[in-house]
Amino acid sequence: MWPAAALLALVAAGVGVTVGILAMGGKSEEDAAVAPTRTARATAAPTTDAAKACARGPAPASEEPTLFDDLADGASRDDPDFEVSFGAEVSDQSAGVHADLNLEMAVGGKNVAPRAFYVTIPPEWGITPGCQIPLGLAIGKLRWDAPLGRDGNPCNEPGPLLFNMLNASTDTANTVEFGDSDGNDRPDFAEDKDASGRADVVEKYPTFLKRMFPGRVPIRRLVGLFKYVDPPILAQSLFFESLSGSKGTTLVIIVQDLGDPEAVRGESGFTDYCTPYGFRISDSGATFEGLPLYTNPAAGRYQFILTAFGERDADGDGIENTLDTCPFDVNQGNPRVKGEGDADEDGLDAACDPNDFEGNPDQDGDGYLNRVDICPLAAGADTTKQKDADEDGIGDECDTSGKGRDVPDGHVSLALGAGEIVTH
Ligand SMILES: [Ca+2]
Ligand SMILES: [Ca+2]
Ligand SMILES: [Ca+2]
Ligand SMILES: [Ca+2]
Repeated sequence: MWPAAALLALVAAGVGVTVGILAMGGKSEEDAAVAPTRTARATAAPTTDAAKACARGPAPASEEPTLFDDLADGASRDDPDFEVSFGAEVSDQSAGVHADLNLEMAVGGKNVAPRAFYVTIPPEWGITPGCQIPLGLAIGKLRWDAPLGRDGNPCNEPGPLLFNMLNASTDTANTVEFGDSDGNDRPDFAEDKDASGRADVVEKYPTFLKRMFPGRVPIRRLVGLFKYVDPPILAQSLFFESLSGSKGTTLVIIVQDLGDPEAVRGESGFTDYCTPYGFRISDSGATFEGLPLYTNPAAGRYQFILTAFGERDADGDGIENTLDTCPFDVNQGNPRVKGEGDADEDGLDAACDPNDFEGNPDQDGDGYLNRVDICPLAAGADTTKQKDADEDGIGDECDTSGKGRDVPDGHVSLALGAGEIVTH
């Protein structure tokens, strides 16, 4: 199941995956070099307000909690089920140059998947605000490696998903919806209503980001669209002034709208993602024309810090709630392996399948396949939306064992990683 509130996860409303994206991943334009090109146009000038904001500098930090604050509350460190690696490097270690920046994080197999993570970039690092960079310019590349599950199948289709990252608007007054608000069967973010040649999500700020990071305005926002599916899959890199009290710039990666407390879930061909899992962020240090994007600080040693939060696992069977179709029963098999502990291969492990020799891909008949259904054995009263009040990945109708529907089941694991860059 896709997590209820994963900053770092996939899928939600309206992502109809109809072709074999995973087999196709790695080919074509998304795989092309992402060095900024002269063909990128900068026609849409920022609005007056945005231009003023850019001249004025970043908005003062809001005190309102973000989802990171909620996750950090009660999270425990050094859990064996959540071990995360992290590294940082630059293309040139000389002080003052505009070097490319590469960041990489990974979580091995046998771990729960990350629910969210962020990277703290040292405050000395020069980061050019997005409003000073031409809109739509390709300035980075993002690679996501994780097995995915589609159409109720096991979580074992390999990635990667490759995103060409474009500079996008940080004007929070000019917004776009993630869902299909105008009822034309196409999510608003993926449309190009002004026929500018760019998806609207590049030129407008998604409203769900305002719910996830209330009161914050990012310094820079990058948008990538994985176009081998229609509608495409959205990935964003956001740079904020010091979220969660960290000393430095906070970099967050968000796929789709996960992390949005109002997201509508379960309408995708994708049903799962899982470990082994990793992200590689490759950002350009300057544009083709020489506009700086990053600036190395003075000679010294600088720590980039990864803070990652794991998915909850209510029954402690090593399978996170978002992947576990039997979240309160220790599974007999591994949902990453076809048919293991699931004789009828309907996605319901034998631990809770009422008839494991009689395949039924939608056991409760509510229209959501077992693996995407956050309550596969109980149809909700409102089948148009799966509700999960405590956002632990277990739907309200079946979140009746354990701590109930208002207190999350399973703890959050916290892992920290550090990567050092030396400049000289
Ligand atoms: Ca289980
Ligand atoms: Ca089964
Ligand atoms: Ca169902
Ligand atoms: Ca729940």
